[in-house]
Amino acid sequence: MNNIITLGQFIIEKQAQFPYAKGELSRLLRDIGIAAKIVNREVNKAGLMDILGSAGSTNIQGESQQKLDVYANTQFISALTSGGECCIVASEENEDIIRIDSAVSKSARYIVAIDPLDGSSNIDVNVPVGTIFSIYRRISKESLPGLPDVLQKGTEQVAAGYIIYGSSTMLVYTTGHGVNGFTLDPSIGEFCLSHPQMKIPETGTIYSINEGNYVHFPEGVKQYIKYCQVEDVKSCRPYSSRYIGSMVADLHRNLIKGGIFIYPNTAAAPSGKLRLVYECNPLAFVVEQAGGRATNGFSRILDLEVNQLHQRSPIFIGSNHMVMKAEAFMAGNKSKR
Ligand code: P6P
Repeated sequence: MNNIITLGQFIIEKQAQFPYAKGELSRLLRDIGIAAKIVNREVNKAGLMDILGSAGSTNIQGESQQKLDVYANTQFISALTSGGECCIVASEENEDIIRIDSAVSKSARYIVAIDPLDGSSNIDVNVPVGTIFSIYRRISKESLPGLPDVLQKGTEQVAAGYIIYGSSTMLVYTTGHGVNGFTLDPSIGEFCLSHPQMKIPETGTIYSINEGNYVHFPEGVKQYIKYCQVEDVKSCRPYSSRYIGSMVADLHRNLIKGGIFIYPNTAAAPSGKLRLVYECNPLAFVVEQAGGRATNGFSRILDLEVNQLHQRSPIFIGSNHMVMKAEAFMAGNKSKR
């Protein structure tokens, strides 16, 4: 067998670098990998099963839940509950946190926040969707675990990552020591290391934003979009506009090719649309670990205070130079938010 390194082997090798590690985080990452393979199986045949279309229910965000949304939520919660390595699961699909009361989990040292199927409105049109996860250490030592364990700043994450169910299925994650990408080989049912030590290009020529909301954007964002569109051979402008409408897919493309993804505040979403706990913090951790930058246009995403479970934030994330350029336009128009 050639030098295939599976996710499980990689996790064990990395764990060996931490002599005091007891393997809980390793097992937690493996639990997530297993659930991802189960969800992938259904995503891949969603067109064939009666699993497409709306489940007839709505989630905490008031968004209609696609059957695959509900299925993915159930699978990840079940894998994390039975794995016994986390005491709380906070799912973007659920209004409240899920405290896992089993004998084993009650004393578990980790918390998992998860967006089980981000971009799910794209399922019926066969556009890539993704799972996003964040892992924190429990801070409630003696007392029962609860909301304070989840409302931690992004800087407190011990691991974060995403699974993209696209032309291939990839799991990309960081534990704070760089970013590694694993591609699912369906013939052996394993995530195999395919993108070691991922680094986002310092700059790029792709900007990703829903320009349909242009009239509602802050002045700084409008000026940055115009900057992207002006001809300037030296700085490879005009840039290309690419917007998939599935954050994991837009972010993954930019991570590999370089680029910027922006979801600013708009009239419909005065605090931005994307969730700080479930989308912004985990993806900001990954992008920073890959050498990129993630802010709300003014402040570092990972430093933002987390006050509510479903708190939203504007996000400017991607290649350093591009995010800093967008921030310069935002700073120059602070009064015209
Ligand atoms: P809009 C999907 O619903 C999502 O949460 C992200 O994955 C995506 O980037 C964004 O919303 C798309 O939002 O308003 O452009 O359709």
